[in-house]
Amino acid sequence: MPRWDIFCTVIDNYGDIAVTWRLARQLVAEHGINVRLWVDDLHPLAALYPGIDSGALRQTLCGVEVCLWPADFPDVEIADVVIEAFACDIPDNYIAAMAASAVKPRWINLEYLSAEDWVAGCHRLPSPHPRLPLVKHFFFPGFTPDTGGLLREHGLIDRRRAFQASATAQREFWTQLGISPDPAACKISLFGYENPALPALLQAWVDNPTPICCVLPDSRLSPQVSAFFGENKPWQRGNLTMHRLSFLDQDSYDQLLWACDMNFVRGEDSFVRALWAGQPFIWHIYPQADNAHHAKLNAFLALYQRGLNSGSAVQLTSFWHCWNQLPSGTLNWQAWQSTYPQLKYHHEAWVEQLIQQADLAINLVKDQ
Ligand code: TRH
Repeated sequence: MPRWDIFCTVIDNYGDIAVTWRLARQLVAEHGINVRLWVDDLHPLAALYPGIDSGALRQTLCGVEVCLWPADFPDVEIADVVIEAFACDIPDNYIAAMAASAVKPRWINLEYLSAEDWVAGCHRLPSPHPRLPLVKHFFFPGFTPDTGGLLREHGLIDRRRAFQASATAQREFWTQLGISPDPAACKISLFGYENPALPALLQAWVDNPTPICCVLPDSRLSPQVSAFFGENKPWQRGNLTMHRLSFLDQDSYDQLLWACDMNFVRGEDSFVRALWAGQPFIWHIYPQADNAHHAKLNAFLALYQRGLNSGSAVQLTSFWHCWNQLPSGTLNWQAWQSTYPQLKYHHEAWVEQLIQQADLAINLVKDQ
């Protein structure tokens, strides 16, 4: 059985470990690979997957050997394939062992996701080590067949569609969450970073002519929502009912995205899961220095809007820009709502095309 090591450092938030944990599980479950996942901080993983013991040096879960990456890295047997996630700099003694090995492992730098044009040209490029007889290869996730693709487990879309077709499955899910949404309500999940546009959006929901049921798993937005409602409990004002939840495990969060009519997501992994959920969504991109994320946001919008009528595309861009603090945006909730049917139709059709492409795990395995 081939052996792969995946290295991940947690920079902040959940995205880095969310992606590597998802990939590790998929490589084991669908490709029969022996995977060790090295992580320098297990606490975010324990939030995503409560079965994790955040203090354990080694544990095996879902077939993945999860190892705490200590500062003083032990001498271990190197793997056949070595993935450093997001340029995380794997330990020097591990690199030395790779260089000394007669059969060099395939060394991959798994990069962040971007829809920008340059990605396809850089995908799979070699990067020879300056001193050692080793070559690292870039692997870029992406949205087109000339990139590494997106993480998507086998059967995911069928499972999602079956859930959305089953009133019973959805009712059971809401019951598990302790929520009984008004059948007439628009159901929205809300996840993101601090956002100056939030109070105006919440007010628009309060004033909405029909009920809105918003589900808020704990995130950096929670204090802002708290401040909006003040001491009033339950969080209900006008036509808005807000349900605050603790952070869900990753699989339940998927179901939340499937169960809602629209999803506010962020970063990288929840953004991709919102695509697979098949519902219109609003992306809060991870903010970068010098507004480098603006180009990334617009690159995705350009791709995502292909095939969408121009009026809806304008509304989509304007709403997303405002949510991401681009000056060109306006948070016009009524306009967004009126274009919702077009967005919903377009989203499912767009995703249908995307799922014709191979997923990231398959592409990685084929790359060896
Ligand atoms: O946590 P993030 O902001 O991660 C970010 C991005 O990945 C960014 O690219 C990276 O540079 C930065 O981290 C360091 O957002 P992301 O990527 O959406 O990851 C959140 C994960 O949390 C995702 O797997 C969904 C999951 N999640 C749950 O499991 N339960 C929940 O209740 C919620 C709200 C999310």
